[in-house]
Amino acid sequence: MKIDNIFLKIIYDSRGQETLKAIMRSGNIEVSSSVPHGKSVGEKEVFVMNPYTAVRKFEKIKERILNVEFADINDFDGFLLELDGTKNKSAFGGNLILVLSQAFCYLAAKKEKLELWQYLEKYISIKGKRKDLPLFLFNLINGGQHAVSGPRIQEYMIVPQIKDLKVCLETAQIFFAGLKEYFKKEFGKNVFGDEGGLIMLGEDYTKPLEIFEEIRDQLNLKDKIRFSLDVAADSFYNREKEKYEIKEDKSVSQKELLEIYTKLITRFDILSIEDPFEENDFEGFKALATNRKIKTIIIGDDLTATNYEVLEKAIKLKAINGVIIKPTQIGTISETLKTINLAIKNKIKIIISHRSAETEDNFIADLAWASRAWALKSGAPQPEERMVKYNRLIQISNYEKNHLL
Ligand code: 2PG
Ligand code: MG
Repeated sequence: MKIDNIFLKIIYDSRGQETLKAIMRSGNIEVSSSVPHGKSVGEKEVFVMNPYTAVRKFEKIKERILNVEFADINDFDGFLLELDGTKNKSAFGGNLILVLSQAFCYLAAKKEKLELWQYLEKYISIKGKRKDLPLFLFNLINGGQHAVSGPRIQEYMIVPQIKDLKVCLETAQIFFAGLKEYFKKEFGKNVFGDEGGLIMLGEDYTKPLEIFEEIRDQLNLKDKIRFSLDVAADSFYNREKEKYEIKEDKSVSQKELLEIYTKLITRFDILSIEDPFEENDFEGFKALATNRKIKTIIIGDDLTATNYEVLEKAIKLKAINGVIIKPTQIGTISETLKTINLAIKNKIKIIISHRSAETEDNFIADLAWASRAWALKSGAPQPEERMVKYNRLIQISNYEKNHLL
């Protein structure tokens, strides 16, 4: 495929920060794509270029891209990676390379008259119909770096266990409505965090789960909703003291933190826990993941950063049984797919994830379907930039159902 033209634009993400949007044309087909931003950014993630600098840099390479015939996404990404020439994509920025990589996939899919997920699926190592629907991980209470107050654990999520994605979404919305009412009574008003979840007062990290339990009981949803956490422990790890500052007045060691998790997991029957330790503590992750008494899925995010080599290391060390996949962490779709295939090969559960500052691009929903992901994580069931991803996945699941019946 030859690309006839590419335009770059600067748009605002959901945190009001500038980000990149690419418009790509080939023949009479035009597509567009944009990229999100993280806040709890791991040190293994690729370099993010200032969007204005990225636009200037792009103008210098644009003509070279337009003169080439690309066989597929691997070919296109390979070309950009060679132009960039650095290990962490610091010459052009992972955000610039990714926005082009995503746009290329949209364009190639349209050219081949395929849905995006059908196009992506060609690069996934398992074939055939998917057996289970993905789960939705709804982040309803925002803490840590995504909130102005509240517990230091970053995300308190509910996970409906219902075999219909539309009903999962509706159930989460009913639950969220109950939670909003509770918060209004308890804290006087509703304040929302970066991912559209509620923000609370006080650093008590157990309280959100107690509230969740209360709402779940009130709504009679005990067997339909489980709870998950994204601790993002790196954000409260003090490297000098080698302690986790889980509360202002509570600094704990890795071992003590492990005990805290064991209690929370048992008391609330936690389904999954993401980034329970700082981003280089493979041993801490392993202690949880290999504990036979714990059935909770231990997920790496900052730990693995969608990086093939790091995921390989985490698998070898038995540090995780689930992995977060965020294209922005690695900067191209072909490398994202390679990491996904490694996870599939090793039976590691895949969680395709948004970032805390999002755009209205819903690429990750198609990626979740194509990769047979265990779950999609896209924040609260309310802000538009989060809803477009949930809605798109519902749409795809309906399409598949209708087509295969
Ligand atoms: C995370 C993400 C998304 P951020 O830690 O999983 O929820 O946050 O995009 O800020 O890194
Ligand atoms: Mg995370």
